[in-house]
Amino acid sequence: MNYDKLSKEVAYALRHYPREYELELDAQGWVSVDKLLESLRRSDKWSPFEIDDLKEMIETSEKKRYEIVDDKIRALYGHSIPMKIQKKEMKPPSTLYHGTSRRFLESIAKNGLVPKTRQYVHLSEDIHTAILVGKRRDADPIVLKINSEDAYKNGVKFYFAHEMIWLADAIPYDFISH
Ligand code: HQG
Repeated sequence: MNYDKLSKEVAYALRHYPREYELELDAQGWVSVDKLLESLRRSDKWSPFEIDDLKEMIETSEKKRYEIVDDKIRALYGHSIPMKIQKKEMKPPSTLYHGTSRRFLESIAKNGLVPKTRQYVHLSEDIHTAILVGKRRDADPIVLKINSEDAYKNGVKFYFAHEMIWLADAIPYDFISH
């Protein structure tokens, strides 16, 4: 099974278009694994398809995008659906990073970092991840350094996605350098 393709399809279902998959996410983004399996199996592409395929997809992925707990699964970040997924608000590490395209810099300097089509701004604990994120859009991306300690002290809210990825509401440019 092609786990990259499966992961993209699961992202559609759990981050962007749950209704197209006849799924309803709860407030933290969880759905029943059985319902997701049932929904994906409706497409010829993904049948036969078992929970072990989902587990294997999660375990072999370079990125920690999903988690399964008991009989439920959720995406840990990346949502774009209108209903805002509730994330755990937490004090962030003192510095975080955001990799992006150089062509966005002017607008970011003017407007700060904003979530765009997603629900939150995405940040990473390490520069390496930020470079990989930025490379999706620019061969020579720029890495912004976020003074999350000061931002947090000044009321910007941060949320935990997993050990390496943090989420935030909009971040004013005052707390950003590069
Ligand atoms: C930019 C993927 C102009 C922002 C990744 C980014 C990540 C602005 C783009 C995760 C701006 C939004 C999220 C402003 C922000 N003016 N541009 N004021 N503020 N931007 O994809 O952070 O593989 O929604 O810099 O690896 O790139 O799918 O966010 O370039 O972890 O699991 O607007 O998604 O993970 O782009 O990526 P995105 P992102 P997966």
